[in-house]
Amino acid sequence: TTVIRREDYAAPAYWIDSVELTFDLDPAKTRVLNKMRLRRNPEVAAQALKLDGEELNLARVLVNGQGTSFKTEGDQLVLENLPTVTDAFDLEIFTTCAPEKNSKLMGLYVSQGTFFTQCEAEGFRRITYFLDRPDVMASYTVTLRADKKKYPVLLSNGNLVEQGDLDGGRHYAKWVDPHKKPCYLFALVAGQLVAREQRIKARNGREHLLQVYVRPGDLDKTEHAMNSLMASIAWDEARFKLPLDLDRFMIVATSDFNMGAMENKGLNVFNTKFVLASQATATDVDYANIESVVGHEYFHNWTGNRVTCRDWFQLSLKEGLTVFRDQEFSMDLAGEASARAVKRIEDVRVLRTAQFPEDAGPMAHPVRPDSYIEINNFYTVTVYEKGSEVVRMQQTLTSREGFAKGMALYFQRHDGQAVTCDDFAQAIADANPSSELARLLPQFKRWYSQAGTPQVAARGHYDAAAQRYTLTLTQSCPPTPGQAEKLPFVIPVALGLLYADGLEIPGSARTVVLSDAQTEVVFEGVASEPVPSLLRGFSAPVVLRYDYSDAELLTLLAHDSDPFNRWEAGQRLALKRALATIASGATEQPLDAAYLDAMRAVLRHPQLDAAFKELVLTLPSETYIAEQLEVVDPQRVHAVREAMRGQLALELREDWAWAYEQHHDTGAYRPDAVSSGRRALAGLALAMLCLAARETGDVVWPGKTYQRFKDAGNMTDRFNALAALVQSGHALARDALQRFHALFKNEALVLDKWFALQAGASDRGGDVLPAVKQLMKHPDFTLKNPNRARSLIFSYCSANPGAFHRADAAGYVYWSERVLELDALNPQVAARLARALDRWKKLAEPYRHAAREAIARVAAKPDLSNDVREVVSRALA
Ligand code: BAL
Ligand code: ZN
Repeated sequence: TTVIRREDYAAPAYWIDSVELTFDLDPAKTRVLNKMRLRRNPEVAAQALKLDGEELNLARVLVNGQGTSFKTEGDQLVLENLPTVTDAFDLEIFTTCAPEKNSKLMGLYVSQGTFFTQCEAEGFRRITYFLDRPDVMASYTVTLRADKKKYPVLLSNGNLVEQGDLDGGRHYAKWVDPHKKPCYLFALVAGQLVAREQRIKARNGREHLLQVYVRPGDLDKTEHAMNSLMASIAWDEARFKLPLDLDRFMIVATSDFNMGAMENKGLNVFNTKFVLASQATATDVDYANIESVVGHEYFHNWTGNRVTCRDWFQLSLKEGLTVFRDQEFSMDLAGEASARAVKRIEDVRVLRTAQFPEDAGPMAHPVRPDSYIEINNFYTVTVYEKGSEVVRMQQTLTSREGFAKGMALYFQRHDGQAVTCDDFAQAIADANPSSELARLLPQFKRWYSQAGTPQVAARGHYDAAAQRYTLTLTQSCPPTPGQAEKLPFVIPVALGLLYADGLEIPGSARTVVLSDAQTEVVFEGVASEPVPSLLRGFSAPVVLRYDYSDAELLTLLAHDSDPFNRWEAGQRLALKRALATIASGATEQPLDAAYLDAMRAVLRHPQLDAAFKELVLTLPSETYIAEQLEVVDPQRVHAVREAMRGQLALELREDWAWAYEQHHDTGAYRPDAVSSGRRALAGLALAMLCLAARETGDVVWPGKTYQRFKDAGNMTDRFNALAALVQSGHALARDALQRFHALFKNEALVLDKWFALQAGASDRGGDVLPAVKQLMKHPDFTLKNPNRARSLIFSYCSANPGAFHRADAAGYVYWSERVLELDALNPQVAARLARALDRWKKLAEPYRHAAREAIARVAAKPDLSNDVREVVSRALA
């Protein structure tokens, strides 16, 4: 195994100016003719040309039309006797590959009889020999030839310039991409597909054809994706003045896909999960995800495609920035401040439950990593979500308008180039010379180079005589693998002060930029001891420590003008109780009257939005609670959280009934923020009422829930009712699950939900693992489809800690078997599953020992992929 290091970056010895690819598509043996025009890079010493290739059969190599000597070194094709002058030369390479045997879903593969490609990060080398690196940008002309009946639709990047029939029932299509691009943005699709089409006219008058391609039969599920695409185009023009630069923009859906979607130039390939939606089959969460992923891939057209990454260490240059852009897009579409806050809370919840653990575990890496073995392992929540927070802080430190100016300068400087994270931050700073970002830029960039989640400890001191309040902020950052010591970060801390009665102290709101290890903020004219509202809107990706009393938290929950911190106060109240109960060794009655009354007040509040209430009334997850502990007994965490849920259900049951009655009718289905918020709260209410019924023996609410399940007019309500029955372990769940399967047996994405719900069910006496094992034998289960594997196996191993961490270690044994099984098929997916035990060192015995053994068993397998080997060896290090 080779470690790739950022410091070893060297410019390529050759440039590839243009590529002409001709494909004769055949599932068993596809022929690829690759004609390139190359020239030596005059800035680099003359050397051999080394082209990347993987699992290719090489048939012919010609230089300027002549046969030439070549050799192979590992996976590389090496050409030594090339023209020494720097004039351009032609290189022609003919290879074949076997798409139907490609279970890795990288390169060219077949899904349900249709050809697809996935090239990011290093899949193009599985299609032809090439300089498979993002800083080599070429012009592409692509000719596809295939059987016309089986593959009537032939797509590639750019514009269709020619098409026609060939002998033997075959046909062809020729595509020319007007933009230069790195090979990771190449794509082709060939198969039986139909498209929803839309013609639009941009602000500048340019006309564009938008297409969403799906399998025949799915066309009625493409309206939301098309609407999301049009909204994305309009948003990028309005917010960043970035227009669509193509005549034709295509999205194609496939059910076999490793990732969520891929931003290939002009030809986005999507996981069906992020395209297909109808009210009968998709939930509100699905609708919101489609909007954000369609936006994300579209926004890549500028941030990623027009300006791309110099090398893969710079991945966050495009991913962190594009996540930031899709988050802003969803927030702007959500509308009002309260709906924006709901989106912000959801994003922060993801960051804290997934990225913070990553940053504290064996795979911790900076937003711009320094080394990797397998780049696929670095498409992480750190590069994406923390990367987005790093961009967000740059906006905070320059203002919204200042940041937009910075973006404009970034494109002015770097359009058409492959650049670095440094180039990005420099452009934002240079466009805002008097900003805090410009003043502190070198230090700010530690966010790119230092891993780990910084901690900010706050202490307040009130001097009643002087009417002065002094807030002391101290930062530190724990060590991470390879980085024992950390230097101070630049941390924008948005804050304000409230009086105990909830009134905000006029003039107290500000953003303090913490750049030293410690800083003091002094507030004068403070009439009585204030309550600090700190890190408003989650202004930096840090852990904020402040020893809040219950009274202070109750003030913030009831009165803070910052909705994020209102929610956060509720989470802190719940967390305090969870941690105290876990520490006490007891399980009964973790919640007291003060907490329950506060939650009742939120639930019954006349002004708060339903979506916000649902977030406040949802307890911190088991994963988030576990992260607060030095040593984790997952069964205790599970038992205490379940006890809290049970108590919240029982003690507020009349309020839940009221909430359900008030919110369950949302009229004709629309996936907007207001009605989806109402459905979410009604769904939580049903879940709580079914849970309470376990204790009281009530049969009315489970009955109503079952009825709701049967009558629901949309998937959100139907699924919430089903989940309420399953999660409460009610006897009606069995029948409901059967009916659900019968209703949706032909809807793959709905079956994924059906598997995931059962694998994620609340564990009662170890009953989930046997159910999961049984479901592996279900005729609808297959390990080969990543969505299905994720729905069953990941839902159990990665998202259901109370069921996965078993004292008998059976969960870990199951995990190790699945990692090995998946690794033989699809290493990228296997390596994701391997991450389920990242945090094993935090576990209490007997879990810790058993987890280590399971990881060691995986590591002992001799022919592991680089993907899985990197994950398990880091876990054991
Ligand atoms: N570039 C990989 C998929 C995505 O982040 O859009
Ligand atoms: Zn992306």
